[in-house]
Amino acid sequence: MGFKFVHAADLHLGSQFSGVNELTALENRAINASLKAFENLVQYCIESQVDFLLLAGDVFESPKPVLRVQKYFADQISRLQAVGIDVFAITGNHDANVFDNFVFSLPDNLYIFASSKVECVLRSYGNQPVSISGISYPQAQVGDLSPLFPRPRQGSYNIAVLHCDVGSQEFGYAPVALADLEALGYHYWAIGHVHTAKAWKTSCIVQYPGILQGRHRAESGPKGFYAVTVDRNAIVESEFIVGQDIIWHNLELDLSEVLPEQLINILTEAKEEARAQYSVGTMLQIRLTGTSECYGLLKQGGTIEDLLVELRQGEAQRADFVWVTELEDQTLPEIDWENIRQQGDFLAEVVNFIEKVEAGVQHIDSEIAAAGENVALSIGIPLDHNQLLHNAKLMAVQLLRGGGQAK
Ligand SMILES: [Mn+2]
Repeated sequence: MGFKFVHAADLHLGSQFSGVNELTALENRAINASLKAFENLVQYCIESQVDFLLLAGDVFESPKPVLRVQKYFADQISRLQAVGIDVFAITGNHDANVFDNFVFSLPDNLYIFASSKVECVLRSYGNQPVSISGISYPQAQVGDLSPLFPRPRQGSYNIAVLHCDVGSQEFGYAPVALADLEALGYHYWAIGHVHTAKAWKTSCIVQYPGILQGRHRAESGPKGFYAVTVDRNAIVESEFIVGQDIIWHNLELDLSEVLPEQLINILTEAKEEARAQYSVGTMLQIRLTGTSECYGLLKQGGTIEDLLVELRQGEAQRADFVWVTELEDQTLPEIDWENIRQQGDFLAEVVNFIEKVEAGVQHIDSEIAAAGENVALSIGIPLDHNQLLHNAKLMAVQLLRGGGQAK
């Protein structure tokens, strides 16, 4: 027989996006993204006929969610109840004691673990005994909670649910050592807190599904949850399922070969590629790089704003919108270095000096490459020193010649 469950964490229901201004008609979509992602998760549970759903803390953004968010949550749990799917939840640092603040009554397929001690619930799924142990946060900051977990139950599949920071030394959000979790003897640690999916598979499975819906550009890429199948021999198959409603996507565009008159087409192509890549809505941040003839145009006041207006045209109304949140200009001007070197003036002297340093650094680089990568970190040479030196040359041109003219 076997059974199947879904493990999600850090839903942060009711959280707002940051770094997106002037959303106009997209506002509703952005405001509701965390809720829609939860709806996607619930829909998956129903369609895949899972036995239960684990929510490993930070289900809510705040311990006092607004009524609309509470109602939404209760309705989704009811949908699961209607098809016989159980839900097991703990609270985390964001939503400690959240259920004490609930105005709506919650369906009884939802089991909320206490914060006073680790509770162990024994159920039967797929004719197999399954023990689920967990503990909620009593307040936002807690120490290591793993020593509170008892020995697992003999003869059942043992799952532990914990909101914790694996490998952290810091007091605060339940720092735990991976080795301590492994030593406890549970089969599966359904953990939450870290917003990037991560899995350790050794004597047991310890995994973070990550946040369900990214909220800003640092939470980019696919976000979702784990669908876990356990067969009667306790063999586990775990699949990462994408669940977000809006994806954050960061793109770097090299404009070295791009002429100013091609700029808008190149940007539009990049936007359409992002749309083809993801069927959901996309928040797209584009960083423009390279030594480019576009440099002067991009530096002109109003260019970036104009490009954004053009790229955002008609997007707000689309279900598969691609909203360009930012055009970050890091292009460099094209400069005739040979001409500068031959002038014989003070600028030529400065440029020659910096190029000598560049040559020296390149020599050190090759020595380091021969000695192994870690040396660069241990002796503290910044990894982007070539970029720094190149910027120093550009700065010299701007300061000594007035403006970094294109050639
Ligand atoms: Mn957390």
